[in-house]
Amino acid sequence: MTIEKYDQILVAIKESKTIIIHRHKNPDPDALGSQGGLAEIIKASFPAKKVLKTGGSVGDLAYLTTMDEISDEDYQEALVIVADTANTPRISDERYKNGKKLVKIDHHPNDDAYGDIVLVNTNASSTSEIIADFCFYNKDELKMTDEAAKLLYAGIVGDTGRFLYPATTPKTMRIVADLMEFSFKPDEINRKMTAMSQKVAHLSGYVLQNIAIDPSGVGKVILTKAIMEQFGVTDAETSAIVSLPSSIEDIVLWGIFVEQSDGHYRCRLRSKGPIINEVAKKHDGGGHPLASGANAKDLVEVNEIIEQLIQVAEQR
Ligand SMILES: [Mn+2]
Repeated sequence: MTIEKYDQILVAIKESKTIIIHRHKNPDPDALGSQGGLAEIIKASFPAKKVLKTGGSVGDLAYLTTMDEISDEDYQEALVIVADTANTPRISDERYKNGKKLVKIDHHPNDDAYGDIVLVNTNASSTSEIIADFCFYNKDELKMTDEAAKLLYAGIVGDTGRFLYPATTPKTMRIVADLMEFSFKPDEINRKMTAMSQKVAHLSGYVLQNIAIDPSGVGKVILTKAIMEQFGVTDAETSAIVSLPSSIEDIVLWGIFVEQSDGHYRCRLRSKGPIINEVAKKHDGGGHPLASGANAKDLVEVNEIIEQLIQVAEQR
């Protein structure tokens, strides 16, 4: 099944002069690693092709990859590949519809099977792992480069929490070993990915000090606009603190609720085992079974989400 898709995608790439690669909004290292890694592989393998990356701001991840300027005309005959994006509203540039053919490559549950070719492997740790596997599988025709290996390594490290999460498989480690044969500095990437600013360090202290833990093991942290202002951090910077509660032994699952400028709360939900994406889906969200995102219009809905998470924790 996956191999068939690999063949179809390689054919689609060979048939196209222009390939435009998209990813999800608010990119993480896997979104940029898979997007940038695939772009590097195609450029190195087929130098005559025009390969472009789109999606707007990369936040503080510009050390990984940056976007290209793309005109509407570029889409006319283009193959569009969307990496690491479960559903169409999250795609980083609306023009993804304007190409000649659309390919989805992802590892999230395939609830929105958009595209002419859909390659979804929920057993993969990350989309970067899928891209690396796709390249190594087609090694006679696709060329891995040092830069691509670095980007894909970063994506895998990001989505596996440095190989701590259960999505890390023996296959993940084999692919990582093959990537590490290329010339880049894994320790440098690891350090950049874990480095935090002083203000985020201080916010981390706040999160650990103020997390409320219910008897069933559900942790709750609310970051209001006032708290964000107090620490001088943006919503994007709060992504660094989402995994912090996992090291607290009594916590089974948790939510970090970040108030947005319009007063709604962006909810980042994580779990050590019980499945939480069904709760996320009920609140304008979705994602992985153990790592989901949602939106709550006010604190009343935040508390509804907490109640539903408590039910999930109690059922286990
Ligand atoms: Mn991912």
